[in-house]
Amino acid sequence: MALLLTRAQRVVVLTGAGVSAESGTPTFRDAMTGLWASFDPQQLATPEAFERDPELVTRWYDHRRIGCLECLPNPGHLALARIEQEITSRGGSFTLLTQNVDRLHQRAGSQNVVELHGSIIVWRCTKTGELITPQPEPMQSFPPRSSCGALLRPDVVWFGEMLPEAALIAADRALADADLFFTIGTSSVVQPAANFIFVAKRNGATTCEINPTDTAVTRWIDLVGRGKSGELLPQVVERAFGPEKA
Ligand code: BV8
Repeated sequence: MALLLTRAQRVVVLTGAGVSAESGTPTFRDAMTGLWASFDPQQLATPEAFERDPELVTRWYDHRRIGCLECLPNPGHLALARIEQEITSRGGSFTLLTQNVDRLHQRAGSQNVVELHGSIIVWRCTKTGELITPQPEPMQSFPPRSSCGALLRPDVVWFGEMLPEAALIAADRALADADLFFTIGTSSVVQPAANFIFVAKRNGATTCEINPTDTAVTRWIDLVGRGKSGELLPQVVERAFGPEKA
């Protein structure tokens, strides 16, 4: 993997909840601990659930939002920011397509981040579409309302909702001429992100996966790194680019 990184000119990385696992944010499927253990995330992450019980859904999202704000980027996030810096400083291109909504990539210094599933840190007025960033403390009343009195919702993409058009266009553009594609910390179940590896492959990219376990796409991957991203990525980066410059 390190050798591939030293030669690649157009790198695309797809990340999922596993990249944030070592920061302490629960992966999407185990975001259901404690008081949320009795709920199915896919039943809460839908427009129908919000329609049916906006208080329950916004309480869950605010609980996760605060959890994300209390977490810090881990060495895996920092390694991805370093890869972007090394590739772009030698004239290459780097695109980070993330399914994560926690903005830890941006806090780690990644620049070209495409939020495929939106962000839990930003909320949106359901009437005007106005975006607001709530204070970094638990909301006081549920469901929260915007200044015009309409319901506020997290600016995430729910199951059954289209991904932002700008994100899909950016992903298509990056995948069209990628020469190296990484999928990191995702079970590769959720569409359309899970399909990106096939688009990259079709366009001639070499594909790598970093994950502690096999995923739904492992058998199509050229190079598999079995392990935690917070451990493997810093090793790959050190071998490819040497120790972090002071
Ligand atoms: C859409 C935001 C048009 C909200 C999320 C085609 C075929 C089949 C189904 C569909 C299809 N097209 C659309 C669908 C329906 C649906 C879908 O894909 N369903 C799945 C369940 C089959 N897709 C949609 O609805 C999408 N919209 O396509 O619109 C349309 C609509 C309807 C019908 C047709 C077309 C919208 C999907 C976006 C949903 N929103 N998030 C929120 O966060 O609350 S998805 C949610 O799942 C998160 O974003 C999460 O990131 C994502 C994917 O999960 P993962 O990231 O993979 O996380 P997971 O926990 O599963 O896995 C973690 C991985 O990390 C594991 O592999 C683990 O081993 C690994 N790991 C653990 N520790 C570490 C680690 N890896 C590295 N290091 C570690 N330390």
